[in-house]
Amino acid sequence: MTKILVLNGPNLNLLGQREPHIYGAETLADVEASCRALDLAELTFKQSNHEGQLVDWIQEARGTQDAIVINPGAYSHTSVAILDALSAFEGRVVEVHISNIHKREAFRHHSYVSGRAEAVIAGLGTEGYRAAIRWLVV
Ligand code: DHK
Repeated sequence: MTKILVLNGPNLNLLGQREPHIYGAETLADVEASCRALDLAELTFKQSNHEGQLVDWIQEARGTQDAIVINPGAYSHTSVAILDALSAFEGRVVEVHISNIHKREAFRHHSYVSGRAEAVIAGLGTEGYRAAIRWLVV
């Protein structure tokens, strides 16, 4: 089975409580359960509010994971460190945003991670995570 690390950045631990008109009512645990219910890949789910922790987990994925599905949260728009860590990862990378970042404030329109990702999914809500996993196993 394909090994996929599903990585979530800052404030995504508050999914379901945080700005539900933007991010929806599902919690991160709901998202994880729905991804696992697909039964398509060997999934590891992680979330951190800390940039360095995300970098460490991406480094640990080298040689152990086939792909990373990442929602870097606000670090999408700021983090060269996460981009560099993903560039050092030899597997596939798909970037997910729950909201359509291009329809929002201008500072959200650019993502450093998109320069490394093979695909970018934005605006599908939490379906984006499941779409990324399906894409990675075809
Ligand atoms: C999540 C966040 O936390 C924001 O900082 C991004 C992204 C958008 C999302 O849509 O999932 O700008």
